[in-house]
Amino acid sequence: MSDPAKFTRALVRPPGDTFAAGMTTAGLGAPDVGRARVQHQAYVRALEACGLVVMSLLADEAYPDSTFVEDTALLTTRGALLTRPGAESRRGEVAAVARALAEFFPTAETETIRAPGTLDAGDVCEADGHFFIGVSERTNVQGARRLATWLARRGFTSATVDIRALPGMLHLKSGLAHLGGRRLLVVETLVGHPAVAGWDVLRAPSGEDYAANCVLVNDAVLAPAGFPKITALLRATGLRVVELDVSEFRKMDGGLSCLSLRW
Ligand code: CIR
Repeated sequence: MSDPAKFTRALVRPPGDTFAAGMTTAGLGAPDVGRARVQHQAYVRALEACGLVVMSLLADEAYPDSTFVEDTALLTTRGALLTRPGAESRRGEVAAVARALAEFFPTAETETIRAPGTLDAGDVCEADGHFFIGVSERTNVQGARRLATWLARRGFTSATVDIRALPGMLHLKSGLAHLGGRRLLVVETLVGHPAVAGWDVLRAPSGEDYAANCVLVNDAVLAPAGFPKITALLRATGLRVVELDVSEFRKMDGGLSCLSLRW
């Protein structure tokens, strides 16, 4: 394990007018783009309140899912890589993110995940130098292996978690979050997984799986509003919880972590 990263910056991209044309399986109806923008602004303010300088790309109407910037890059304290998203419709999102990150990660690699490998960084959860890598509908075995090798070369450890048979999980981080130290928050279906053995595992209370996608930012954990049992559980661990309404992003299968890249 390495020391916990203290984030100083984040990259975001607001939802565009075409946001509702993105991919979704949520079945919660169409998002209200105006409301999504307001929620996104509150998200940015929350990151700033955690001490981060937030850079924002312009919305890109050609890529309805491009507000979910987290999927396009993996940033570590020992280098960065750009991903090759599993959904073809999202591959074009990477270039703008690469340009924005170039100043901060001049050696960021673009060729690490190459065909036939795919990787969405929403499938990657770092826990202080250890990385959980989800194999999902978006991240295939080849992509996960390439990433594990890349991480090992940098002295990081990793474990793979196959979530393809787990209902309701688009990405690994839809159901697994690192809360600092050895503590993880996971959905029930991941509780007994060998990859989390030996970790201090908190189980998301039933009916609140969506809120397992919370995100630790320095001394606070950002959590979706409207999930009181998880909020109480997080507070009971001593964490400062910042609740944010992300209802419109949920309608598009997105959560709090996907809305930013943090470093
Ligand atoms: C997609 O299907 O790709 C987007 N509608 C949602 C992506 C959410 N990203 C994430 O969970 N890391």
